[in-house]
Amino acid sequence: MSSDPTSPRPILGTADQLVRLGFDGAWSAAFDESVAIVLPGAPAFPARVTRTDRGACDTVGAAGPVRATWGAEVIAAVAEDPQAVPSTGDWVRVQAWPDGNQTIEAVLPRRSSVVRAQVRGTSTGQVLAANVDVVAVVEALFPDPDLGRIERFMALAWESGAQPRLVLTKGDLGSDAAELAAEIGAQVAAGCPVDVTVAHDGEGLEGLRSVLRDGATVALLGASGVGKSTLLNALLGREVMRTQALGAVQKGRHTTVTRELHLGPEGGAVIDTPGLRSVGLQGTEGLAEVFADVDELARQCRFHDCAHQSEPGCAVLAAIESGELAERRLASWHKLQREAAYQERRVDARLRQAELAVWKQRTMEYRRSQKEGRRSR
Ligand SMILES: Nc1nc2c(ncn2[C@@H]2O[C@H](COP(=O)(O)OP(=O)(O)OP(=O)(O)O)[C@@H](O)[C@H]2O)c(=O)[nH]1
Ligand SMILES: [Mg+2]
Ligand SMILES: [Zn+2]
Repeated sequence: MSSDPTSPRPILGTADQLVRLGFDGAWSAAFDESVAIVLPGAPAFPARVTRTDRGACDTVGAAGPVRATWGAEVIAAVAEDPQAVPSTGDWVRVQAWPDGNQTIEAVLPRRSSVVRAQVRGTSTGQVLAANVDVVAVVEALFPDPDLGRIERFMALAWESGAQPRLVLTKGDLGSDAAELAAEIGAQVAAGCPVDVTVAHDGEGLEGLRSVLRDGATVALLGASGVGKSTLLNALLGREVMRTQALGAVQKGRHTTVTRELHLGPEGGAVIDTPGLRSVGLQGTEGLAEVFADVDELARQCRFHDCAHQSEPGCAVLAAIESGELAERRLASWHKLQREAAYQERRVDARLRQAELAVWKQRTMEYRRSQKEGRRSR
C-alpha cells in the first residue's frame, strides 16, 4: 500500500491543508460571496468546523486551528432556522477582530447535510454533519446485525445528498463474514459499496482509504458500540491522531459524545459521531432508494394506490408469497414509510404555515382559554 498513516507529516498550517480538507474553487467563490464585514486590519478567512459547542466552534483554517464564537449574523440566522447552526463539516467565514476574538460570520451554503428528524418537539431536523461526500453506515457483522437499523441509516444517508456506503465491522468475530456480508448487502444496500472490516489488522479499509485519498469527507453513522471510533482510529493511524491538533482526540474505546471532524493522513476528512439510539427520517425520498425493490414491485400492483396490506392483485404480497421478497423487509418498509410520511407532513405543514397564521391561531387559543377560564371561575 502506498500510504503509511504513521509517517510524520505536517497536519496543519498551510493553505494546502485547506485543499486537503476539501476546499476548492466553488468553496472559494462561496466564501467571496458570503457576507463580508469590511474592516481594515480585521481579515476574514475560510475555515472548516471540526467540532461544535453551543455558541462556539473549533474550526481549522489555512493557518491552523481556530476557536470561533458565533457572530451576530449567525445568532440571528439560528434564531430563525435551527438548521442554520454551524455544524461539524461546515465551511464558514471567520472574522478575526482586532481585540483577538474570532467570530463566525457566515455558514457557506451546504452541499449536503445529514439531518435527522427530531421525533419529539420541533419539526426542524438536527444537522448531524455537513458537506459530507460519503456517509458510511456502520454496523457490526457479529454478533447480531440489525437489518432494520441499517435500512433506516441508509435512508438517512441517501437523503443527505452524500453517497451511502455500508461498512460491516468485526468481520473477525465469525467464520462466515464474507457470505453474511454479501447477503446483507444484497438485501438492504443494493447498489452501494459494502466493506467488511477487521479494525485491528486493518482489513477491509482500502475502499474508505481510497475515498479519503480523493479528498472526500466521510461521515461514520451507526449505533453505539458498532466500532465507528475504532474504524476512525484505524483509518487515521494512532500516531497521526496523537500528533494532530484538531481538538480533543478520540480516546480509544470510550463512547463518543461529540461529532468531530478529523483530517485523513493523506487528505480527506472523517467525521466520527456518537452512536445514535434512533434516527428519525425527515422524508420518504431516501426510503425510495433503500426500498427500490419494493417500489419496483409496487408498480405492478393492480391498484396504483395499493397499500400492500391485503389488496387483490398486490404484486408485493405475491413476491413475499413466492419468497422473492422477505417479509421482514415489507414490515420494515411499512414502518419506516409511515414514520417518514408523518415527519414529512410535519415539515411541510411548518413550511406552509405563514408566521402570521401561527400567531393568529395562538391569539385565538389564548382568547378561548381566557373565556374558559372566566367561565370556570
Ligand atoms: N473484534 C472486533 N472488535 C471491534 C472491531 N471494531 C471495533 N471493535 C470493538 O467494538 C467496541 C466498540 O467500538 P467503538 O469504536 O468504541 O464503537 P463506536 O461505534 O465508536 O461506539 P460509540 O462511540 O458509543 O458510538 C470496542 O471494544 C472495539 O474494540 C473489529 O473489527 N473487531
Ligand atoms: Mg465512538
Ligand atoms: Zn400492492
